[in-house]
Amino acid sequence: MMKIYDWPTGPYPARVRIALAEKGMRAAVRFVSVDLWKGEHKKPEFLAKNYSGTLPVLELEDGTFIGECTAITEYLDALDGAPTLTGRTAREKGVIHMMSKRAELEVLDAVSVYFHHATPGLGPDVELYQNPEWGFRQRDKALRGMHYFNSILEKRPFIATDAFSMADISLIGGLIFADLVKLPIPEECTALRDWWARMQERPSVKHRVAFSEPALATP
Ligand code: GTS
Repeated sequence: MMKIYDWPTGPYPARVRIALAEKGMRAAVRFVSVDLWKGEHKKPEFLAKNYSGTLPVLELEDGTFIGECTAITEYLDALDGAPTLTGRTAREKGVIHMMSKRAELEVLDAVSVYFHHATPGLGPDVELYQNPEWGFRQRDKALRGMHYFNSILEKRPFIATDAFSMADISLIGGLIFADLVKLPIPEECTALRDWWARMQERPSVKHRVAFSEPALATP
């Protein structure tokens, strides 16, 4: 059975949990918790699995480790020969990858930097270097990113194409993180707020944390 190393409530882990649920594959993996708050992701044992020291990581049955949410999602989406999340045509693949990366750069990663640099983050034992000014700049970048995605959602129902995709999942990760750090979507971003309300009703998003319960994780 494949394993996912993650932290159940983490925004990046959420992306892979959502992808698994959307693909109907959650019973195909076993979740292994790595305690971020204790810094377990920076210990040599975990760094051997993922050089970057971040969650989530997928371990295949042959022992291959795949880090990075985008790479994990692409792997899972290719497994069943029906790539519903990462695009079927060359055009879809290109556009979805671009918009997913943009959701990371402009919102999710920016909120993450804000959390690690301008708030207590994971605490003094884990946050060995903090630069609050950089953190606040990234917070402002995330707010600009929200306005950008609002303008996209004024024109179409989903981030990249007319269908739900990995790009939506990446922005969902960003808004989960924004909720955690109490960075609200600006009032005037009504299209983004409506989309976020719709996304939170998707079962894959709503029940993402419960996936780690053993009863749900085993077939
Ligand atoms: N680019 C990576 C990816 O897409 O997988 C980033 C992963 C990432 O930052 N994961 C967070 C992490 O490990 C997990 S969580 O904060 O969302 O729970 N953070 C810990 C750290 O020390 O950076």
